[in-house]
Amino acid sequence: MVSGPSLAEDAYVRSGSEQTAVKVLVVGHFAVGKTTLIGSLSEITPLSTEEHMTSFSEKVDDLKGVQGKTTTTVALDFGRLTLSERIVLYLFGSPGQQRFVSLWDDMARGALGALILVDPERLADSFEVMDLIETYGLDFAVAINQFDGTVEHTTEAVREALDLLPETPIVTIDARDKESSVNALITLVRYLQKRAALEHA
Ligand SMILES: Nc1nc2c(ncn2[C@@H]2O[C@H](COP(=O)(O)OP(=O)(O)O)[C@@H](O)[C@H]2O)c(=O)[nH]1
Ligand SMILES: [Mg+2]
Repeated sequence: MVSGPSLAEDAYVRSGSEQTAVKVLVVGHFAVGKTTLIGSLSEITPLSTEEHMTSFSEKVDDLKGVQGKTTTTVALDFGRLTLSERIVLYLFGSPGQQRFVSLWDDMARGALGALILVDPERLADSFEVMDLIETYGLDFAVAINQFDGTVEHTTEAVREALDLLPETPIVTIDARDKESSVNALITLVRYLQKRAALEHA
């Protein structure tokens, strides 16, 4: 049987392998916690192209409301997470700023979906990344990174602010916590499986 990329089928599988390698993007605006999340759950030493911010990038990356951030991602983070005997996620952390759009052309290719990290205190900063996700037509779930000291936002307030569909999953996470980060990816994968099942029905 021939079929397109789907978690239910054998796409992306090396011949003879029981495992399905799934490419997933972890996206979000500057300082939302992408590097932290991939670092908290990757089984391999995460590859990060985080670099010390220069005064040049300070002008480009908005530091307002961001404390203790002295590095910035110039390209991407990469990590791996085995979810089950069948499914291995390859995580690509990509910056959500429009100036990285050429990177997105490569990142989005073959990706099954995306986890969008949002900071409830800086929701407007997520509009750019929401536009990119829409441009590339990626299925996604939203993870609210609940930084210490932020008031708890209801998921429904975030759904409204970001104009999300009723079925789009929203979870609240602490990107530093492995269990909560893994849980967000499980939520995303379950949603992608459901979408794939509907498409193949
Ligand atoms: N308190 C708290 N700090 C966080 C959390 N997630 C990330 N951070 C911090 O926020 C800053 C930005 O995170 P980073 O992962 O570099 O963001 P990126 O630009 O999206 O890769 C870093 O100083 C992190 O240590 C969180 O859930 N809680
Ligand atoms: Mg980063």
